[in-house]
Amino acid sequence: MQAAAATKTVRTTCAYCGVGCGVLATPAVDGSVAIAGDPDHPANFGRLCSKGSALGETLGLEERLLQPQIGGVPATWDRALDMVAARFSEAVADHGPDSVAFYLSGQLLTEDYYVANKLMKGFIGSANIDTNSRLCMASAVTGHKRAFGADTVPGSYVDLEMADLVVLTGSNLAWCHPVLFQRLAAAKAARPQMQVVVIDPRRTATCEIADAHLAIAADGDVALFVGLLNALVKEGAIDRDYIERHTLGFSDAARAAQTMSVRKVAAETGLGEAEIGDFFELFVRSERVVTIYSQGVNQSCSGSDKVNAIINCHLATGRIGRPGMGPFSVTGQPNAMGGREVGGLSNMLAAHMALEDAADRARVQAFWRAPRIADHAGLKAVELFDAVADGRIKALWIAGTNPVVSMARSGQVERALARCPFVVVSEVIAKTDTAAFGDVLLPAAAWGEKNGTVTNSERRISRQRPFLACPGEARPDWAIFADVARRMGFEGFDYQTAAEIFDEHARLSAVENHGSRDFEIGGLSGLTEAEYDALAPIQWPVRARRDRQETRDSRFFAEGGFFHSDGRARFVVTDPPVAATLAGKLVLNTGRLRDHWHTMTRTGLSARLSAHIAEPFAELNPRDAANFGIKEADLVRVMSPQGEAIVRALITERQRLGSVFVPMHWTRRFAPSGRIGAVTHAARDPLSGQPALKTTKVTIKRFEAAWHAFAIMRARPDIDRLAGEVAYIAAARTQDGWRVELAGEAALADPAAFGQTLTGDPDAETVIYRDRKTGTARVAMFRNGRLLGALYLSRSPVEVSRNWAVMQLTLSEHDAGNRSRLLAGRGGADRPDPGATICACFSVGANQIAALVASGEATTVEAVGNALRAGTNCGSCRSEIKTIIDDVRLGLSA
Ligand SMILES: Nc1nc2c(c(=O)[nH]1)N[C@H]1C(S)=C(S)[C@@H](COP(=O)(O)OP(=O)(O)OC[C@H]3O[C@@H](n4cnc5c(=O)[nH]c(N)nc54)[C@H](O)[C@@H]3O)O[C@H]1N2
Ligand SMILES: Nc1nc2c(c(=O)[nH]1)N[C@H]1C(S)=C(S)[C@@H](COP(=O)(O)OP(=O)(O)OC[C@H]3O[C@@H](n4cnc5c(=O)[nH]c(N)nc54)[C@H](O)[C@@H]3O)O[C@H]1N2
Ligand code: SF4
Ligand SMILES: [Mo]
Repeated sequence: MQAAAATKTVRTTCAYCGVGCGVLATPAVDGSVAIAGDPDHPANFGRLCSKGSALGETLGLEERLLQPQIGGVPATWDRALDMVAARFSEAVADHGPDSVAFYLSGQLLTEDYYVANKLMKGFIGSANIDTNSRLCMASAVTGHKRAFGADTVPGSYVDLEMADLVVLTGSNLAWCHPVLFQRLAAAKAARPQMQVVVIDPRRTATCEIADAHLAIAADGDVALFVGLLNALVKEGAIDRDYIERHTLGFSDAARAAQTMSVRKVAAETGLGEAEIGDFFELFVRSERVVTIYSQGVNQSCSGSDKVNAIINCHLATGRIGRPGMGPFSVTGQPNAMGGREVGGLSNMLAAHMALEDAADRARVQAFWRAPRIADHAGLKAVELFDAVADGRIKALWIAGTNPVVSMARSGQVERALARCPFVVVSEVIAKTDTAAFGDVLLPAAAWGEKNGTVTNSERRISRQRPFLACPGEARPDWAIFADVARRMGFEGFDYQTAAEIFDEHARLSAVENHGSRDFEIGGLSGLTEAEYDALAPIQWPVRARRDRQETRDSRFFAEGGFFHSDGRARFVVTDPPVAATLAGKLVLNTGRLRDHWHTMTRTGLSARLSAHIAEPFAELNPRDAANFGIKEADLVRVMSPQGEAIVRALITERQRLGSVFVPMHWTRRFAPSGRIGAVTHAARDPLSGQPALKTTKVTIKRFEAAWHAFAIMRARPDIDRLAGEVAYIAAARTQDGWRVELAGEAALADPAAFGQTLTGDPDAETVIYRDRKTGTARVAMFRNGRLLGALYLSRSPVEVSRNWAVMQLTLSEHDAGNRSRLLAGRGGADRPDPGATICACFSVGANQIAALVASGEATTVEAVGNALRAGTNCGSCRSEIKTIIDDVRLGLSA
């Protein structure tokens, strides 16, 4: 095959996480797009992780929403926009501004977000605009504001590399911020005296580079960091001068911490006194400390207090804003920070101004020339959907998020959407669990088509640039919001380009600022279209034009300068939460996997990314598994008063006793029973309103399946239809089709007919092998000699090599030998089973790596890389390779 001729390379920013890596995208004339890391981008210097490297595989149009729809029927933009404007205007006229709401996303661009926020807060006149950032960063925002007087992330990525001690609490950096993790791992390799401590109830991939792992009990963080403050005071490690000159409230916090002895910390966290003592001692003697925190901290009933307990320790030691030091909240989504900058939460105003401050409100209203301005906080995500459910919200617009999957207690979201008189969904994908409830669907431009800016975890603004034309009738989100605003009769929405919006946002940030607000990009106002197009990644603040040239990494607060009116930071007294009594229950912890992104609307399109982990699972400690009578590969019911999920059991010592981890990714589209949002509770932090998505109390039970099955098939399975017939179904894309795990409660009378149903071809030829005694059946389905699929049925979990079976779809011929191997479910010696995919970049399986290590040919990650290439591209799998090496060498696997 000839390589497709390349067209121009475009510099853009990754669509996924808050690391904000620079990407070089080169579309080819055949429609494919080559993706590479941008060597000049200061977030990644050319690196990409598995998800970033696979971006080119997620650009296909087959699942896209390409036309507006009203009531499921294609409509013109004119009709759809008129309808949205009319229904929102009517609701406001009849029931007031607070009867409508927007629910948005940290995946919108700053320009999209700015326009939506302006429309809601300044023109509709309500603050009912909340976003998935409520589920993500709200506790960090609250903690920052309480301590600093503003939502400021003080440091930069280089601080991780310069630190002597990096503490990661509630962060699985290896999987969730992989390029930042690689930077940290490289820095540690170069300077082995650097210490890394991971605080997480699970032993995650991040622990592979850790010198210590504290397997803390859920929500033990406040106690741990209050205890740390106490130790810092006792050991004289505090910076009296910094405390006196730049802070308030130290003595209260120190006094409140006095009773938190190491013994008490041990009682509250489930950790051993020795490991706590070692951690405290390390913190006491390391001047350069960075504490990274993410959802294990934020998604908690004590989330805001966790953040402040951490910040207190940095303020007390003056370890903030200097090279290699500081508390560091890493953001999740590509534009979680940009969303905060435009004030896109229901308790914020624009440009880091405060909704509760009359002067700020007047300033924003005057700048927008807005007829009104929201004067009280709007509904936060959970309350917002409650208000939809009880009829207070008459019109709701959802954009860039999939709350039927991702909201806490998501069954309530379904009830709410089903009852809401008018639901608009702006989406790039036609069929999502949420889009199913939309009265109007609006096709949005996707990554690669949209044009604007995003801000990463270190306050660095980068451009997302288009390299593809908008397909069908898709349009940028900002243009859709602006169109509706105009149709509602509002002035101030005549934007022609994203650059104009960015300019307005930059100017607003500078109005009467004079350094009084942390967020300012006044120095980026007045950019020409060409300058905006060429804008290089830049950290805020950019207060003056000359700061545009600033390339040094910026930091806040080394010399104080906090944003409370007296310029001082605040210590916050935090009380550890009362530990939940479990009584026969487990704590459900939920979170992410390496190769999937949230609700899989993008990563589910890539066979490579879907190969890493192909079905939803519950990670269980072996003792809990034994107590609940669950064996490896069983299916498990995970139950709470909110709802139930059925997922595969994964029994491992990595999991803390008493807790169970289930990934958040699976949806109706891929595994209807695996949607864990249906099980999570809606308990939340009282200050930030962020749901505690990591501590739902659940019971578990073995799912008593009458049969289990594994199938490969060429066509996408009709999951909606099958879900009515089988209790468990989980589908994942493969290179040439699909792989599907199934189980049912009632015996399957006719396996061949079921095989035909699966392929969607009722007349498919079938070849069947059946053993009635053992209840095993194998069916291969053909059409004109071409393999359509194969089905492996058994009374117990099916033992067929998944990766071997998946490869059968790639064969064009199925002769007699092939057919019998297919029915046997196993390859010949010439085709060994590669095992579960570890390296997604080069499709290298666990068995291949284990065999190499067992043969003695390789004993290091580097040697495995040399032999198999695994781990040599993005590096995201290096920690898993290390685990396999260790396991094989310890005789744990072969
Ligand atoms: N591959 C991948 N990467 C992603 C995403 C994705 O979907 N996939 N999403 C992005 C987004 S939006 C976000 S917000 C980030 C999230 O990034 P992370 O916060 O790193 O990810 P999570 O897996 O949600 O949770 C982190 C860890 O918190 C631990 N934890 C649970 N309870 C506690 C506790 O009480 N205390 C402590 N100390 N730890 C606890 C969990 O065991 C888990 O390992 O990832 C971003 N990056
Ligand atoms: N149980 C549990 N639940 C969680 C979490 C957890 O740890 N555990 N984490 C929470 C966190 S931190 C987060 S951030 C959320 C994420 O949860 P969601 O935001 O619901 O997840 P996504 O799959 O990223 O949803 C983005 C949607 O927007 C669409 N989309 C993509 N690009 C565009 C665009 O440019 N325009 C428009 N209009 N649409 C677009 C995608 O197709 C997709 O349907 O989940 C939260 N939910
Ligand atoms: S670490 Fe991976 S997912 Fe995150 S921005 Fe970089 S390439 Fe994208
Ligand atoms: Mo997030």
